Amino acid sequence: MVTFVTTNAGKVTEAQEYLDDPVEQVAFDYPERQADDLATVAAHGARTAYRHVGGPVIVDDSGLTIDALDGFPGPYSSYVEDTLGIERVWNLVADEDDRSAAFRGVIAYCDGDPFEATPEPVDTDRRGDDIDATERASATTDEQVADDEQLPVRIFEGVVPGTIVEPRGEGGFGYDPVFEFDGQTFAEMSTAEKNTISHRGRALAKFAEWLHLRV
Ligand code: ITT
Repeated sequence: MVTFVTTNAGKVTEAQEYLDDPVEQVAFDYPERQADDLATVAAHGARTAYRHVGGPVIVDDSGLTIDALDGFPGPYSSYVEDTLGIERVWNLVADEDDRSAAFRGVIAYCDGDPFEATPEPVDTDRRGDDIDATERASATTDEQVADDEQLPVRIFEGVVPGTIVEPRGEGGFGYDPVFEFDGQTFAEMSTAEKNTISHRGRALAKFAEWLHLRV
């Protein structure tokens, strides 16, 4: 059983399609700290989600970057989808010669196991960097801060290049109708097709391989 902490049911559908293990959604809206780095956001989210659930969890933090807009909406992808909407994102780039973009995603896993139980955690060097001064000050005890810093997180990243197009297709979620890869938008693909090339599919492949190695 994989517990996926996310408010986004579309992410869960894709993970369930990809993984052999059953995937359970916990729709806990963990606070996302403002940080440019998806891995930092996801690592913090995984630790918070683990504390909420009390067992092994994954979280996923993803973002769309559009080259003509200097990487916008990037960390603001969720806010921009909710406020502007994808049709107006398309309008922003419709007249650009270069409509290239990329979807980046990070899956972060945390199970609270001691460091040794999680081989080669990639964020070892920066463990604790994502706990800012405010949080340190508000933590109840020094032990809790130390404990948070020690919670291992494993990061799996995926990137897919694409092109922003006028919305097409009925499937998927979020920006899928405006994100084209190899002539098809993500919204025109089945979940399985999207998984074979998407940022999430690529991250899930790495996670699945690692999970398999662990059992
Ligand atoms: P959680 O944080 O609760 O997991 P969320 O939808 O807020 O859900 P993100 O912050 O990772 O998730 O997503 C940022 C935005 O990118 C948001 O508007 C998503 O709908 C969109 N998004 C993420 N993955 C996507 C995908 O595979 N296809 C299309 N849009 C996607």
